Amino acid sequence: MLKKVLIANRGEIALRILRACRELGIKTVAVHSTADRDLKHVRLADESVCIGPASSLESYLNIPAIISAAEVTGANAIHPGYGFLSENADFAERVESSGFTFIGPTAKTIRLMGDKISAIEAMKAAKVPCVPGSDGPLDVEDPEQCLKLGEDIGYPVIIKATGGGGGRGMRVVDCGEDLIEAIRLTQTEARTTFNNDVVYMEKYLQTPRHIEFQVLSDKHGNAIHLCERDCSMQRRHQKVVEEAPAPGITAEMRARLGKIVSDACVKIDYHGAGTFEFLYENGEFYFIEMNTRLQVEHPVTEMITGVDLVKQQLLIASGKVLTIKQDDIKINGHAIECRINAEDSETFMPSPGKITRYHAPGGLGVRVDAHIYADYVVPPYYDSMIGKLIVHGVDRQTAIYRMRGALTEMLIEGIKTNIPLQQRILDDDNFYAGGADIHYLEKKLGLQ
Ligand code: MV4
Repeated sequence: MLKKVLIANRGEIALRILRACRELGIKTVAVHSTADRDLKHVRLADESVCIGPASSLESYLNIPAIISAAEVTGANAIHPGYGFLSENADFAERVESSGFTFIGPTAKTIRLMGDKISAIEAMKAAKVPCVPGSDGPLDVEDPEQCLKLGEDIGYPVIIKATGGGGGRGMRVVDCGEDLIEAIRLTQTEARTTFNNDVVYMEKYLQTPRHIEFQVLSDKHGNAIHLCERDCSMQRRHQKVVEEAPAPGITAEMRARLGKIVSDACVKIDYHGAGTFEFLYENGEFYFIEMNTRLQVEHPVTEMITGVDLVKQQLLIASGKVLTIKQDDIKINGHAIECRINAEDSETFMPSPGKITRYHAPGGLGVRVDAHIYADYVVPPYYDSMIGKLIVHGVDRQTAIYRMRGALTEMLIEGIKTNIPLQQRILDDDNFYAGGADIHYLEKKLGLQ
């Protein structure tokens, strides 16, 4: 088993990883910037190392500083959490070549999935349903071919950068007249943002839901799925509310897609926790991307399956055989997560500063994954998410009522938070009905 894990992250997820390590008797090393000396997990870790100034580039993204911290503390593995270096193949490679275990898949797999064209190619080969598209790069020097593709796929289409993902580097095209210009623009943007101007085309799905499958796959050819999550409630590609299971998905559909994605894991020799992102429209699933990291919304899956995903990541990384079988995975009730952000509920402007008062909600089926405390100062340098409120109930209605109560109980003073926005969503009739599409929240906010 791993003896000492360096946690290359901050905030709630660093604390979440620390807790899993503790339960497995693994020692922890916290690394932090100068702005993060007072983080909760820094106090709780067995050791801590300051790796640089507040700026992420010089601290949480500083590969040499993180590797050095692992060396001086004698850590034998590094958990990247989410964001920062979690999907950086060069980092995974450096971790492994320096003699440490990277808690995640191999650098090769991260690279395969980081390039969206190669990810789709690998998935098509593994029989995962994908969006009809160009099946490879577009050649803007051959406009006739591009226009033929557009006609064959049918407008509207979407042009995506292969180096993009998570909503960056995309452009919707409504007709052939606009196609070539759109391809050129997307390429130019992609060149400057991703240093890679390769783009591809897909049929644009106009009102899909965002449904993703969680998987666990060990180093010995065993893989399982842990059902799906619905993450359609989003604004500007930032998820706001997530839930599991996805409303309206039948056990048959779940079992069918679940088998496809877990088989795909074995086929690509995937190691660790992973997420297959799908668009879901008119009863069909279309693969768009795979995330090779632990996700922010992993707790909703934990609540309905009873599986500790971070513990499983640690066990898989240490080479253990997955002891959970697919038949052991049973859905128990319904879980909802609300992301709690330090931001203005109406303008979405970040609201860093001192938390002067904090009362956490509680009670049966209420989970708070947060690192905040009274007198904690939310720094202005990082993501505005300060925690997650997760509820679990016997069914979706119970979970919604429970979340309404928990949001009311959650008291954070001194800074602005998005709790009022979360209350509006939890009181919304269309949210209550279930199955809203990816544009629903932005439309609701636009119309007020
Ligand atoms: C799409 C799409 C419609 N059709 N692809 C945005 C994030 C990136 N992961 C892929 N995205 C989309 N790809 C096709 N063929 C619509 C989106 C999309 C979206 C997807 C998931 C969650 C929120 C979204 C918000 C806007 C657009």
